[in-house]
Amino acid sequence: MTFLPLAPPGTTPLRVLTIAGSDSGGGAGIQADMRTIALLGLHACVAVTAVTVQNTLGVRSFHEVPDDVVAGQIEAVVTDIGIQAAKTGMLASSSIIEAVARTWRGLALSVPLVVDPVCASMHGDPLLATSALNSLRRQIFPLATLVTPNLDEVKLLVDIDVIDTDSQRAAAQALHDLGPRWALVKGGHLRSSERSTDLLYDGTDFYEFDSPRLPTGDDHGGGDTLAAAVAGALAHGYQMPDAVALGKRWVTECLRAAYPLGGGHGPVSALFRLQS
Ligand code: PXL
Repeated sequence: MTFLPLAPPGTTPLRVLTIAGSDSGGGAGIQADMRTIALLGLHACVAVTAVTVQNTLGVRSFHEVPDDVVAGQIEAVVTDIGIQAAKTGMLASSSIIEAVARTWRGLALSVPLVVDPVCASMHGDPLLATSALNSLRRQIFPLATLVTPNLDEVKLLVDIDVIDTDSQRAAAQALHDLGPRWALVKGGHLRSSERSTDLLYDGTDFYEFDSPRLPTGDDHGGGDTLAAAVAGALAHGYQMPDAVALGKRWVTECLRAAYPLGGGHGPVSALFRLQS
């Protein structure tokens, strides 16, 4: 199965920066992002925002990285290594969000930025202070090339219950009004449907991405994996609909390869890539 072109051994691959939290269980967050970016053949750089204490049963607590250290990681990577795309995941707090936005603007970065607006874990444990939702909307969304909320995040961000195609479209429009170039409303959690249909919107046209819903309880890190794969495709210069199609194809394979782990939900797995 082919995904993205690979750099020949010994040559510098394209680079994607992930600005995200650490998952001690290794399923989601920067660990998932790095697996996907690396196994798609790109180099992953990291700005850690928070260290979560978690296993497959839930997030017990998290510790925020100081704002200046988050900003410093981004600056250090961008000014030396150079990046072709970035993605954000768990941003934890208003002050980290503001530091990321300030740094991004200060560096006058013009590479694609994929914003996965992580608000809570799959168990409902909060990963973003509720008071930080406004900062996410006002500071980060206008900088985003793409935002990729799931249906719970749509509800928190634009107060729309997505229950059918019409409300999914309304949500995409409301999200787009917050300033990103593109909005992707993931239908993966829309339990009434047998398919998983994601809806992409650029302010004018809607694009649908459809895949079968795979019956697995082991889908930890699925959102991170999709956003990281889209960022990888954008780093290669793909147009957005093609990048999302690649991301969807990638996460579908990762879902097929998901494995049980611990006593709770196992992770989606990019390791399928090593198996052929
Ligand atoms: O999958 C969302 C997510 C992102 N980042 C971190 C997480 C999670 C979910 O648990 O722990 C660090």
